[in-house]
Amino acid sequence: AQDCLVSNITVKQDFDRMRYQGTWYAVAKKDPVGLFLLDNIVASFKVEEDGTMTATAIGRVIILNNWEMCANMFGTFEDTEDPARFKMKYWGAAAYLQTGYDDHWIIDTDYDNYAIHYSCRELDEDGTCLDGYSFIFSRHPDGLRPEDQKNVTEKKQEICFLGKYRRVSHTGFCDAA
Ligand code: AZE
Repeated sequence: AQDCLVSNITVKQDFDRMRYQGTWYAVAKKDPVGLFLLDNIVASFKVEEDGTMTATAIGRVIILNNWEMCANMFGTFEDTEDPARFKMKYWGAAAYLQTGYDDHWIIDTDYDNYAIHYSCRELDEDGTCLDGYSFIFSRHPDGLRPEDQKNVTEKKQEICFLGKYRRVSHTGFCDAA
């Protein structure tokens, strides 16, 4: 959507949650307003016996008075009429972490290498996104394959977040947690 209208953003066709299961490493993210996962972000997706997609995620955060820790997070994905558009309910293992209920869309994935997630939390009155976040995930801890980068850049542009991403470093900070 070159017009940046959230209603014109396209998502992965026929998203297959079974093939999406397993570990994904965040390689880049666009932050929303407020507290967010900082780095060392690893997510693991699963399809439960009743068909519901769920995920766990870990990442470094700084909360309250500059307290640095690894946040253990959980998410459940509510289905909509489009298989790639979910509502994500999420919460932390500890009560002082964040809870939320966000639109959560899978913009694109090849299931084996890369994925692009998008969430618009607040629509502007003109239909563009006023506050949102996005993750670029890779199956590979060391980043995207060179052959996937062009496509990922195109998708960043389509969701109008191009130039707003920061690299997500993996230093091992949350590996023991
Ligand atoms: C996501 C992968 C799927 C599961 C979940 C994810 C998002 C988690 C957050 C967590 C924020 C925590 C904060 C704590 C202080 C999309 C990475 C749950 C947004 C800010």
